[in-house]
Amino acid sequence: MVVVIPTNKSVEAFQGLHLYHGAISNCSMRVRMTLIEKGLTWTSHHIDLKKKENITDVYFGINPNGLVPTLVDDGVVHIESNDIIDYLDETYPVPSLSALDREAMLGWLQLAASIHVPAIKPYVYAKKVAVKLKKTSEEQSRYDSLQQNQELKTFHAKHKGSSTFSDADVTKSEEILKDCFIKLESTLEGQSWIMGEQYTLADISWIPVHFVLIGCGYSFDNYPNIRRWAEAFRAKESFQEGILKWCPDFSQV
Ligand SMILES: N[C@@H](CCC(=O)N[C@@H](CS)C(=O)NCC(=O)O)C(=O)O
Repeated sequence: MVVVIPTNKSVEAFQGLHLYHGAISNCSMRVRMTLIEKGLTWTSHHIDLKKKENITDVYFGINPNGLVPTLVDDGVVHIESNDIIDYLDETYPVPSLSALDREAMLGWLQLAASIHVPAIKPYVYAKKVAVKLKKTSEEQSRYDSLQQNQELKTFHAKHKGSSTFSDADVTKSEEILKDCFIKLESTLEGQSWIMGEQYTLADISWIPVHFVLIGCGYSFDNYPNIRRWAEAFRAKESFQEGILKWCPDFSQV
């Protein structure tokens, strides 16, 4: 559980569940899906990443990395999407989205979290969003003054001004993703969902990754089990409402 003491104290007065989230953000998608699966009522605070609504002192005062999503539950601020979905499942346990083998399930959440900056983010930026999220020089200096996280500073420096992601960045991402999808493909052999016959947080963690990568032209042709899994989750209300309602087609982002 990653709890933050906000410098923007206004959120500490919030009652109930409030989610700061982005329509096109895969990390936000998994939290929206979890809230929907659980039938929880939440207040939406949409942050338009294309309009750089995250690059403000108001938002950095809530999430010190300036990232979405941020969940505020009765005034307590939670960041890190994979921790947030686990927190929601533990705090609001019915219906359960947890597998019997909780440790193995959390392993899938940790894997998704661990490849976000090394693989998912560079791939998605290089293939699609870097041009859409280009900062003006005024936005860039605001970002430089607000952002204290060195990993994120280094990442965003790669598409600062006239810089772009290199072929080597994309190749490295593809290598990491390939290892993950080989593992996912073999895990799904002979079973419906990642943890077996029960749909769990492991699926919810990886569905948005699959969705945005497809939208960036990533091919799953060699992964029949993953394609079957994707067909199955498309039928879920949480996919329709948590992903497609906010982002009908990631290739059009
Ligand atoms: N580890 C964080 C990553 C969050 C993240 O990178 N969010 C993206 C959208 S998926 C974002 O806010 N991007 C804006 C930026 O990098 O400035 C989580 O899982 O919540």
